[in-house]
Amino acid sequence: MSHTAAKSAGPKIAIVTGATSGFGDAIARRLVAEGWRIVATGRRRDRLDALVEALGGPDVVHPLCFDIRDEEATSTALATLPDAFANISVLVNNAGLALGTGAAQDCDLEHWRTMIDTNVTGLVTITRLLLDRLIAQRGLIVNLASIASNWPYPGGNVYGGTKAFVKQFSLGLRSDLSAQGVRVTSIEPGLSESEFTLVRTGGDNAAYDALYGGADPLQPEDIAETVRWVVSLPSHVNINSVEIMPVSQSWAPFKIHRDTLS
Ligand code: NDP
Ligand code: 8X3
Repeated sequence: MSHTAAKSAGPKIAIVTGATSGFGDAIARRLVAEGWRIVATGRRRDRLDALVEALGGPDVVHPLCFDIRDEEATSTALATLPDAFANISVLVNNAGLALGTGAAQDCDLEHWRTMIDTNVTGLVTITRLLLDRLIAQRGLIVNLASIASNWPYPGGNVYGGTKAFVKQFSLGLRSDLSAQGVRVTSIEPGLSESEFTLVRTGGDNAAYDALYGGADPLQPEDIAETVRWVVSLPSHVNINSVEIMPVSQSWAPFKIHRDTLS
């Protein structure tokens, strides 16, 4: 005898933040291929328009152009959702960035604030604004954390801190929302080839080539496939966290800096 709860049917509607490049773009494409309607967000209007065009038009993809750091803009954008896209059951919190690779003592405070405003404040804001809808749909929240949530590295400082927040927030949400049947997953990718590194380095193509060259890094499609899998599981199954690296990436010994006091 099965104790599995009955499933609800209805249109599959997901919102993917940061759908204008990298993971978000690939996730939107993958979910549309699986029959989802997508609300695609980002600041670059031309890229959102191109995505709508590429994925079958405005009946399939609804673009919302706003800066996720701006609570009013986020709230206003969500309030404009047409009925056909209103019943969101999956939130993919993907928009985010790193700025800089330097040691903390050399970092620009404005870069730190931008990462916190985007990766932490923006993410929790849109999550809170969508929670009632997600609860009504017994939905799923997929948060893009990082291996930087789990492992410190030189130059990771505030970026790693924001991603550790995303992971822990995911687990906390899961605790609060399990009684409502809402699932929450933290996805924690490692080295992945995307514009992320150009954003982080201020457009340094040589740094991009040095980081990814010969490493056979993860591709956005690998993360999209992971999201597809998480989303497709039966509603009684919750994947708490998934850490993913390319085969080429693994761990190194702890470093020991000697003669610290001399
Ligand atoms: P990209 O730079 O390719 O994409 C980032 C996306 O975030 C863009 O669509 C961008 O849209 C959006 N975004 C950034 N800032 C804002 C903002 N203020 N308002 C609205 N949207 C914003 O990076 P990835 O696809 O690689 O990264 C996606 C997520 O995955 C990030 O959270 C990142 O931290 C995480 N991640 C990335 C890894 C990697 O190695 N690439 C590994 C692990 C995690 P727009 O500029 O149009 O606003
Ligand atoms: C991005 C992966 O290793 O550059 O989140 O922090 S890493």
